[in-house]
Amino acid sequence: MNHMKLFAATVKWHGIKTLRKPDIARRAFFHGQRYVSSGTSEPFLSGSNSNYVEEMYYAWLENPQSVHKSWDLFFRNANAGQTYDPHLPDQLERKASFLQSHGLAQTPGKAEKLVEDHLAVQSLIRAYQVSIRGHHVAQLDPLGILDADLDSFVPSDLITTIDKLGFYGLHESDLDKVFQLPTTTFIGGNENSLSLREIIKRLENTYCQHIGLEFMFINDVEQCQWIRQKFETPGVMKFTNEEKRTLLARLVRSMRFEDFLARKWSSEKRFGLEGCEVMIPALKTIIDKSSEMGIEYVIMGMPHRGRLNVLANVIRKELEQIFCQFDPKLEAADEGSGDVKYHLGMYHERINRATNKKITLSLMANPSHLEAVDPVVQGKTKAEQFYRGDTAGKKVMSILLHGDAAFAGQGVVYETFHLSDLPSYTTNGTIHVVVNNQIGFTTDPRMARSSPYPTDVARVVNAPIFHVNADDPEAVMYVCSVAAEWRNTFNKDVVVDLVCYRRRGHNEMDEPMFTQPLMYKQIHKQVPVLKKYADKLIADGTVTLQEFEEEIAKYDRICEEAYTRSKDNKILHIKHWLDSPWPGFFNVDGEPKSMSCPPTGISEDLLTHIGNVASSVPVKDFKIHAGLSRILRARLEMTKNRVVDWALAEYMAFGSFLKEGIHVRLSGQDVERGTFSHRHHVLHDQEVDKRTCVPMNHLWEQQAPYTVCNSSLSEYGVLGFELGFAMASPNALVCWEAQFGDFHNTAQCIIDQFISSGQAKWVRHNGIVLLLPHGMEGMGPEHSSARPERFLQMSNDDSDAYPVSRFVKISQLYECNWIVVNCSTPANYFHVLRRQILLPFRKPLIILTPKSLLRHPEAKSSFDEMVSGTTFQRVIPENGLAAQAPHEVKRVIFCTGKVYYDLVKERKNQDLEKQVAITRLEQISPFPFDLLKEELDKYPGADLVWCQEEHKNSGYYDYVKPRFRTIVNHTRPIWYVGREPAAAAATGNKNTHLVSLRRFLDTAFNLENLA
Ligand SMILES: Cc1ncc(C[n+]2csc(CCOP(=O)(O)OP(=O)(O)O)c2C)c(N)n1
Ligand SMILES: [Mg+2]
Repeated sequence: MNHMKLFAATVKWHGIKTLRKPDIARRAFFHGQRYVSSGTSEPFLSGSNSNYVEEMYYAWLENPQSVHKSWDLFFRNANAGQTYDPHLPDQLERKASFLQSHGLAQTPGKAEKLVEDHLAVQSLIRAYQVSIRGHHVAQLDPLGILDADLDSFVPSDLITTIDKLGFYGLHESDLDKVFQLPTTTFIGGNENSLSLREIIKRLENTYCQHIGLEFMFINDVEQCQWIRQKFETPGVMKFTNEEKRTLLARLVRSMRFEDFLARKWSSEKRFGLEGCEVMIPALKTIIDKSSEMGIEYVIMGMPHRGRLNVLANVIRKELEQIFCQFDPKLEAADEGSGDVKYHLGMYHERINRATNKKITLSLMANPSHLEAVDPVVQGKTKAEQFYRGDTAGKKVMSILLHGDAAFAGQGVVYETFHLSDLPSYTTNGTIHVVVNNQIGFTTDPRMARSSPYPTDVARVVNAPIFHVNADDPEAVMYVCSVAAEWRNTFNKDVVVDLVCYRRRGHNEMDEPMFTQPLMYKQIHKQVPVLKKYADKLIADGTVTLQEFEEEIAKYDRICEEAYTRSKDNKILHIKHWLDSPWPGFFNVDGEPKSMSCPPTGISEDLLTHIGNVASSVPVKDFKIHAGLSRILRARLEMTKNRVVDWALAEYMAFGSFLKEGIHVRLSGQDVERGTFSHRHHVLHDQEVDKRTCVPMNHLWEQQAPYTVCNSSLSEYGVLGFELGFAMASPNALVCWEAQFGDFHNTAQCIIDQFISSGQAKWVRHNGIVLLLPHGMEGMGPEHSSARPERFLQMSNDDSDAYPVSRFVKISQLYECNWIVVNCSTPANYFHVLRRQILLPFRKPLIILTPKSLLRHPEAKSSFDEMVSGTTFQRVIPENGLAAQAPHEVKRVIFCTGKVYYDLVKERKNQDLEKQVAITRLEQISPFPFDLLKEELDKYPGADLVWCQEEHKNSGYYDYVKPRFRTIVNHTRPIWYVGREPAAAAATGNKNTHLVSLRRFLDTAFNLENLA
């Protein structure tokens, strides 16, 4: 009757809970993928069907294949020890003996009951296993006041009281009957059968204590079985004394670190971990276990909470480096504006003490924007795997930490999960750890999410979710170790949900009682996990009180000594907080090795070779579409004629890098073909399904690989991912292309928080290239503008300061936060891509790319503009008639991008080629002051006009205006010609579009009147 107490305890703990669906008629159902008989839920044991079962049983005895495989399995289990063997000479004899042994020979009614009861017990077992079952009643909340799944519902099919046995048609008298266990459970250990009482007890132990498992939605039997085995097998959660002592020591470090900070800097924001101190041993367990299984490099992303503790006790950053950051007088030694201490990253190579193997740990710097770092971590992890040839993720892995509110609320989490199984984006499994303190700032979970758990988002990718009560450190360690094994075995994501509490307010200055009075009353009473665990270990003799106190004293001493040393640090080197060092790229001081950029052209032979491959199908028996044949023929023709269009220029740039061993990666929506069907980097066999060919990978025997990959329909996630990929190495050209430029705004956080300001905050270079199709072509308010004004507004070059350096061309690039270009020729596009890698440092490059110009007959370049010795032109000056007699020029029109072609055409129409010069700005930012000054000086008597096709409050005008003024020292006006200001990026009316174009072209060439 002991077990009855257990039932009672469970009920008491949950309070009296009403069952929502008392459904006696629904006696037993088989839900699930494997054991369905014909439908998903068949009430096959309802009275009238029991004969059917019996009939089936006899049929099975004759021939197991004559019944559904679920029945086959069931009868095999029920008949365990007498498994069907087709080679047995006498089946009838066998049947008879089975019936005899079960006392059924003369009483078929008994057979029915036996089968029913076994089925009932199977259903009962499954009820505990299946999602939305056992974990519902697991005791997950250390505070004991909340339901981790926001629901006080106790599933009616769990045996929380004796009368619930009736749900299965079982009775108290059945408790001591022995039942055959199905192969879908491991609760028996070495035993095949157990009493019903023991079955329920073991299920309770596995599923209803401090661990709540969600995995039955995984549609892979092997994986489900694996999890069941890990958690159901009796005695799995046994730890050696040594392991318990290590765990205690780690908890000491975690807790005392927080205490130390609280003592020394009580009024500073630290975003402490108190209430989830177990996170430190949890991470260490994951890392130890992963290292044991061969992982050499772990890349981590995490929010504010507990970050300093992770740096100190997981990454093992020197404590004085952390402590000195609390000193307000600390001066920054590096360029850039830096960041607060709980955002900085870290990279550390060390020996893992548990395994004695080398391990590299990297914690990525991140902005305050929660979860934004997730895809960045994944991209960096993918890149590290790629460069090591670690295609299966056996050496490099990522760990992502999340807060409960952010994990549920931030869409980028979903976007990141959806990358997890895509061939060009998978990192072969990420371990997610949620610090589920059941609060987000001041908001209760009920107001913060609509799903039962904060982790439900992970279900979309079939990731198992292990909820665990964070006040049970051993349960946490076990779960983490299984999570690491899961990742190593199946190379799929897994989530560990640490259900904990937040001892203080959101930060240490916040008063949580304003908003969560009852919760915090309980929290104030809550005994810290360290004390609870130490008491337990002292009580069972694993450690003595003295040993425990010594451990504390030892760590406190370490902190004190580091604190003393930290006072000597007067200067903060943000460089020491770099998460992704690039060994050998910079000199020892972290400076570029040179301050020059070689010419970006390549040899004619190379151009011809790449052109030829780009026009070919370099594999045999591969049938491409007739339309594509035409495109390839046109490419060949261009190559013969020594010209390139946009697509071919891009091919030339990418191909040239591959020869030099530079990896090129192009990712984004539909990039393989190209949104505008111009690129065709992946050829598809028209006759063999999924057979493809990437000619770019057939350029040379020895070449760097080219990756071109259509991404999921995400911008935030995918751009973050590519940014992370670009972080891993400076020797790769990593490009992300937006479908249309305006879609970049759903990735705004990555652009603002990382790309624009990443170097200033974290002294970290990044050479990512953004390709943003842009142009006002009458396609409506969307699809028209990549919003260049936003990028320009965030450019850090000073509008009022004329740069004076002799090396302005390169120093401007070095000092800027990013480069914004709008190339008007394919050759210049080729050069700017080439320059990106030939520069001795890395800067993000934003390229406004064309749409209609992709096919514009004039938008072609000759090989002459790309051969060795040629280079990127920041400005393309007027070089026609006007340039030959500059003093006669009445007007200089400055412009950028596609409008140039409209202007040239109009000028020709109006026969104004001598009077009007048109100069193109190809690199808009950093602003080519020097070259434009030459142009302005060349035409002293001319009006100066800035012409753009974008509306006045968008485009480039607000950026270029003050800079032009700086060049002329405010002595000459710069006139604006273009569309009126507007709220939408473009009109939805084609006619209005054309009329406004006509209007501004007329104004541009009306030499009489500008005012
Ligand atoms: C994208 C974003 N929105 C809002 C915030 C402001 N903010 C900082 S912490 C926080 C609550 C986070 O709650 P949770 O994810 O549960 O983490 P916890 O602080 O509880 O550890 C909020 C709303 C933010 N940092 N990032
Ligand atoms: Mg929280």
